Amino acid sequence: MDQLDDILNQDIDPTETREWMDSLDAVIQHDGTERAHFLLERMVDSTRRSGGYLPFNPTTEYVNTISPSQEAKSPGDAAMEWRIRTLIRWNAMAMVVRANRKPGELGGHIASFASSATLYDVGFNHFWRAASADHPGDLVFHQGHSSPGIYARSFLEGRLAEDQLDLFRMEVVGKGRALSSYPHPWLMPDYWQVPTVSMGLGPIQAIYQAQFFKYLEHRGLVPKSDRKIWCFLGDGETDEPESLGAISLAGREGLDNLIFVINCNLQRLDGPVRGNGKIIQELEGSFRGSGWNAIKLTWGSYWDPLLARDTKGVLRKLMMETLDGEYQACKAFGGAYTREHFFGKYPETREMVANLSDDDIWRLNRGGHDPHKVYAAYHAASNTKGMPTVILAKTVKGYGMGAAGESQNPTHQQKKLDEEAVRHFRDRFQIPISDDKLKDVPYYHPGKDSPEVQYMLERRKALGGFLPQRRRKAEAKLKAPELAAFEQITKGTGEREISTTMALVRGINLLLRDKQLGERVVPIVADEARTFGMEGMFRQIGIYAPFGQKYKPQDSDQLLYYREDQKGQVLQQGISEAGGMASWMAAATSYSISNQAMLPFFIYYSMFGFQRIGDLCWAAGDMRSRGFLIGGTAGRTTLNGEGLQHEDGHSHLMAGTIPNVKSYDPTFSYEVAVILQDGTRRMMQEQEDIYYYITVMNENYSHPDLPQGVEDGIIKGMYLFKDAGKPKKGEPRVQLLGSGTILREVIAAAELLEKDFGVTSDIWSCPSFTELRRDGFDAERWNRLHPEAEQRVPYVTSLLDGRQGPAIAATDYVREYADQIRAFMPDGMHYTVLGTDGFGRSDTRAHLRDFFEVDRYWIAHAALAALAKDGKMNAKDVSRAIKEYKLDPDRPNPLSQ
Ligand SMILES: Cc1ncc(C[n+]2csc(CCOP(=O)(O)OP(=O)(O)O)c2C)c(N)n1
Ligand SMILES: [Mg+2]
Repeated sequence: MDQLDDILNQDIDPTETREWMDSLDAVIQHDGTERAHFLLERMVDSTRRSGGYLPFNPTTEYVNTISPSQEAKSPGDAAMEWRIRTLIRWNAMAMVVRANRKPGELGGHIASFASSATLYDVGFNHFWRAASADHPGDLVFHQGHSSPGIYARSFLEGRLAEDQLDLFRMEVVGKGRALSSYPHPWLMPDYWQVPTVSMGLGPIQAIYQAQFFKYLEHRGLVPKSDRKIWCFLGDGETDEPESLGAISLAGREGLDNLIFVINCNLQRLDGPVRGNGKIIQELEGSFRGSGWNAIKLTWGSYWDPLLARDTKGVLRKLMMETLDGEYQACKAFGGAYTREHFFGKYPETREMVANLSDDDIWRLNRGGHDPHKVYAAYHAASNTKGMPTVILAKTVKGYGMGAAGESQNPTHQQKKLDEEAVRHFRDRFQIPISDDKLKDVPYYHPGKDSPEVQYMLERRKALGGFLPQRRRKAEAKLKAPELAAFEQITKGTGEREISTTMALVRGINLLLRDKQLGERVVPIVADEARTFGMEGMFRQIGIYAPFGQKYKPQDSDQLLYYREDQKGQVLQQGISEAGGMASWMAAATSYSISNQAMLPFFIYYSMFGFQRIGDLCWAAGDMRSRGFLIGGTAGRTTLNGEGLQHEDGHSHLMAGTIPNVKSYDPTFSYEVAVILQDGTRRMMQEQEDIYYYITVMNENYSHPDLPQGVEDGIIKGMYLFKDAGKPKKGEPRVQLLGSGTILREVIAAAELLEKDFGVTSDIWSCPSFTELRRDGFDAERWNRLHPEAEQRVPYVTSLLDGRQGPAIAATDYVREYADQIRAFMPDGMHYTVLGTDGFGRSDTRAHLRDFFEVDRYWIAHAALAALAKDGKMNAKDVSRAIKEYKLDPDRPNPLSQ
């Protein structure tokens, strides 16, 4: 900016400048601003071509993008809408204040919704369509902590009762009637559609939802429509990398079904967002630079006459120079202060307001509080073609809270208004509540037949129904293929060696061939399709490209070339796990949001999943997503050469923290098949609100046939892989457990034990220690609560009970993973757990498994040590194992390495 100003200010020939400006004014007068813009672009082009250096300026003046003459006029009844809005404001405030007068520190926010009430109202009254027979419905992402305002509207509409408002944030005692703190589909499954309150997750999700809407249309799964996604976010929220991190995708793909509304109240929680700068200008630059249509909505109508008189541009200059910190102070300190410290800066501007009272100055409103301007901005955004739109609405945080919080730094957390503050609020918004009732801060409902409520209902009827509203299940009944359809992967591979990744990709291909589900499969990658052997899909089902493939791909002469297509089925999201996950969430909630059940598979490096994008995974659970997350190249010692940052030994623990995630670490191809089939059945056919996390590996080995009758055990998390039979008298016996690639080391350890020490082993494959733990704790809990009933036996206990010897488990994950079932060992059965605790590193698999002490030798040694502890063998046997297997007893614990 400074550089540009310098250049612009070096006027060496003012007369010539005047002549040019006069010509330009004439063009604007006669042919309009578009023509003027065209001419200017041509001149800029010409100057650049002649070698001139023109600094790029991504921002425009600090005034409304839409000039008063271009504003679309709202068809609404402005006075009526004002009254409705005041009632909503009041009830939202009352809900929070009442909640905080009860014991229990329930919290809540007043100031944020106070700043955005108008922004929501205009949308609800005029723009947002509910899903109906005539329209698929718009999708609105609300700022999470503005939820009281949304509830207050539903209360007036008669959707929520008064007792429910008093159950705001009391979801335990409120059972199904309570109102959740923030938008949580898990807790209000008929109401909220998208969780947003973890800052940044709303905007990134909105972008990928918008992309997915287009994907569904391009693939012919839904008819084309003018359906929109509206995403509200805070200006402070834009600090989050997720908020702005994917905006270039929306620009690149021309997502004109997407509208961001950024509530620029210039404050976040602690204080100003950009006290020393201007957040609206900064965001305008970022969004315009990313191909968005940026609509600034800075000033309300009261400013129009002043701006019209600003022929010399002094007011505009002042507006541009004034920092956000100063703007905030003006709203906090009032009209007299603003006259002095803002208008007073230049004689011209001081003069401009000489005839205005301090109250008039105070009333000069910001754009986001002017329903006429908001309507015009929304109208323009809705009609924008070929690009997404961001509306940068300037507002006042704590609007209407007066001395209790308006524009004040601590206002975000103000939730306990005293009687004086409540009175002020009532007076400012003319709420018909008498003085004697004020102390209770009662809710106010004007009655079902009141003009206000009738008006609201009529508006919603015209727009297809109430919002927010969530669909629990897709209408279409789908059927999952039987396990027989997966025969290709339930059968053993004989001599041929494959990885579980290959088995899984085959499984996806089998699903792709299913008549009903095939078109619903959505493979999603974050630039790693080749890593997982999925490049065959490029040619076969194509990569989604909204504008098709406009170039001849380098490998076009090859069978499996890089084929991009408008109807492509694979979503290639580039190197963005957050993007891949948000894209997966869009597909995984399509059953609800678009009434189109889809079956997404997002395949990524397991290390870059729950660890890197865990908060999205959590939100996906809240949102009742259905689909498969596939952690590829998993296992700390299985992905061997990549080293510390790639080798995952803990994603299963993180997956296990999400209540509705089923996670599995399969070893054999048939295990993959069983999990895949059952998951597809539960999610697509039964429409259960669960999602799956499956780790797959890149180690090749041969796979046996599906043994008889193990399907149920695979799903429950454990089955007997090899039964050593009844032990002969005196024969030492152990129970060996394992999962993933390390189960194969377990199997090899059993051979060593038998050959070298005469110890026999029952071998258990445990595809999910997490499912086992859940089952065990559930049984324990039930038993405690039903002390006199027949006691339930945890599944693990039921399998191991009566088996002999100690149990030893080994996996490619940290010890905590297999340790989850310790509590359910039968009485007297000791349990030893081996795992890959510590930082990974690059080396061969054999070296790594030795280093982490999870290979066959270490497993055999652990088994012997356990037998010795049980008195079934003696210490000398353990020493012999250490010696023969060349285990270094004095080396440090890998955890500390
Ligand atoms: C990831 C994350 N970090 C922190 C918070 C806590 N938090 C809630 S609201 C808020 C301030 C929001 O400011 P802004 O985005 O400007 O919204 P406003 O309330 O001003 O409209 C913060 C820090 C959160 N919800 N999510
Ligand atoms: Mg803010």
